[in-house]
Amino acid sequence: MKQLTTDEKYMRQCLKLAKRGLGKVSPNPLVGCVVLNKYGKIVSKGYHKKYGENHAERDALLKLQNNEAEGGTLYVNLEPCSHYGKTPPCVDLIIEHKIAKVVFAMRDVNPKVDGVSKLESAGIEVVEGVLEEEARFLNRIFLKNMTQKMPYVVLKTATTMDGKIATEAGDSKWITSDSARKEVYKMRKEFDCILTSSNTIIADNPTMKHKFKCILDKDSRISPDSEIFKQGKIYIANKENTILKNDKLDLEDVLKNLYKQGIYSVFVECGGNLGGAFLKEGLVDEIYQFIAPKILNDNTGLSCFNGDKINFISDSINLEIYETKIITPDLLIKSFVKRNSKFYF
Ligand code: AOF
Ligand code: ZN
Repeated sequence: MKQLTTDEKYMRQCLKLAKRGLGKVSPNPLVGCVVLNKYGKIVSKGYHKKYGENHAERDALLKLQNNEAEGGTLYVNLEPCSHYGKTPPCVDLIIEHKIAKVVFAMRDVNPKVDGVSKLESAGIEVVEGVLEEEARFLNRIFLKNMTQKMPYVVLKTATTMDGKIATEAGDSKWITSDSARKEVYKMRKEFDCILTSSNTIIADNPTMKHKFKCILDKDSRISPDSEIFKQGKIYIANKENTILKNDKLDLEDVLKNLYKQGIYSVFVECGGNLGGAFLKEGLVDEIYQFIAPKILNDNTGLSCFNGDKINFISDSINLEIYETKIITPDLLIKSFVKRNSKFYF
């Protein structure tokens, strides 16, 4: 394994601290901070704990007495902020504490933020780009939200080894194991919203315990007595509140409407037609595919992605796998959808 430089070692700690905020800081980024005194000893650590509360730098610096960090170095995985939001600018506090050097991983894409010039005009040395790729990966949802004004979309599917999600008659219970399905319950918690179609609601009448659900129901077919209405908030996308495209709900418009309602990440759980449409429209950022060690071996079986006819393999949608995990006996593959090499990290 590659040896980490001293800067990278402390930045790794920042990234680890940042992750403690997972699920609690949205739509803010995940940020961690480590402060060293002028002798190179860690004197404080902090992280952004909750939306609206102290930023990582403030969390760390407020734990310090007098000028404990004077002449020291502050590590943080995001460019320190310079604006008044729900909290005052972190750069002001860094200057007050007479920090000599700030090392950060990535620039803040929030147009209100220009911490670098403020730090430099105060005579503070600034080093940027340490573990930048890891930092951008960690905050990919924030990066997409800020730059595209759209929620980050992850599509989940559970298939046989031949990519089938059900028999022709619709039998799908169960392709993956109990442990894989438990993993899905955990995953859902990481997202602001679960999105599914009215077909799923009509076929399974699921409870879907989640704080926010979006159901695509163009013709308002689902019954108001469905279990889904019994918990959490729901946004029903139908032809009254969503633009139509080729007589179908415009999926991009649905996502934009969700963003306007404060939904920053969406977990799509659906069948092959909707999954195929989301992919074709280029609206999916990641795919989580569970694969069971089973082969249906039936060409009438339903596929996980049912787009239109494609003649050339070179017209495939390309993915980049970034994580694989065996959830015995199944396999989970997490991948990014590559489109025009437009990644957010
Ligand atoms: C930092 N450190 O820990 C975080 C930052 O409304 P506010 O005051 O919380 O500001 C939110 C913005 O501040 C957010 O959009 C992002 O640009 C930055 N978040 N900055 O220096 C932190 N969470
Ligand atoms: Zn800040």
